Amino acid sequence: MYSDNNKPRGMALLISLLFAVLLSSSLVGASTIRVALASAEDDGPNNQRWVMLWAVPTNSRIDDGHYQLLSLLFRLDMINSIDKITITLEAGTPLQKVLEFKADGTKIVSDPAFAFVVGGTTLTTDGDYYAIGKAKGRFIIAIDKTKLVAGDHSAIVEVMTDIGKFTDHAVFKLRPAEANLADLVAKFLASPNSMKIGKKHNVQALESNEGDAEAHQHKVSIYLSTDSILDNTDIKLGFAQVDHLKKDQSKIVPIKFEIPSSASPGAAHLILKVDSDNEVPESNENNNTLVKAITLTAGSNEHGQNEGQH
Ligand SMILES: [Ca+2]
Ligand SMILES: [Ca+2]
Repeated sequence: MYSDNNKPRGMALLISLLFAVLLSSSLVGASTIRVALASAEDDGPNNQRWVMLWAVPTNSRIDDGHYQLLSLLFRLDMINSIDKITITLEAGTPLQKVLEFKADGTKIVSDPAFAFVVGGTTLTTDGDYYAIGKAKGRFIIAIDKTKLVAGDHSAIVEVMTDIGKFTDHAVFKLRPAEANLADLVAKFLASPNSMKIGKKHNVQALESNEGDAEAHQHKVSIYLSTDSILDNTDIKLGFAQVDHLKKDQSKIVPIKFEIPSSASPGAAHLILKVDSDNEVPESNENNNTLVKAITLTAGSNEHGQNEGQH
């Protein structure tokens, strides 16, 4: 599970909670505030009050098929009862959605966006007439993301107790559903099987767009590799710029390059890569290369160097 590192901890959290309690508009009366302050001053290791709400994850795609989860943990010493727990999304806006549940996780009121609640609370008393409970709660709240809109969301939890309410909040972001994407594919590379070192050559690459959207401007590049895997030790021989390629269309792309005089004669590989600078988001980025085995031959030295310079 994730945790939000920005959450205040320990005393800082307690103080922020106290402020939340003090600022809260729905406190039952001034006496409640005094109780909260007094208990804070008396706080020891066995007298703690905190409520924490996390969103898990904090950023996801709205249509990825998973629930948005909220993780709720609280410890509220010196209370007698929990009336209810509410989760409010987009509080105070037209998109507000509310979930109310009991301390045992039973739903009281639920917007359809809240799929389910799991968890519960342990509340113990010391048996005294002035019994003081130690309540520990742990819940997971699942939200159906498809019932929300893409964008930033806020969730507020309020744990309503006999001495007032305790709150925390969490935020999460839902990214829009993926639009249809292009899929550029390296289909064929027309080139001589044997190429002279130090000389210029022309090859023709064939790329197609097998995706569902037009591909905008991108580059088609040719690399020289000693093996059939494209990596950053390979030499980029040349490239061509393609303005656009509509879906279901193919294009022959001529590319000119020179085999560098530093290359060794013998077996080598030309590697064609379409969208070599990854300027086009694609539904499949793993079909963009094509490898062709070639043989490099030594050109006559003087002749080859002259040709390479003109
Ligand atoms: Ca592709
Ligand atoms: Ca790409």
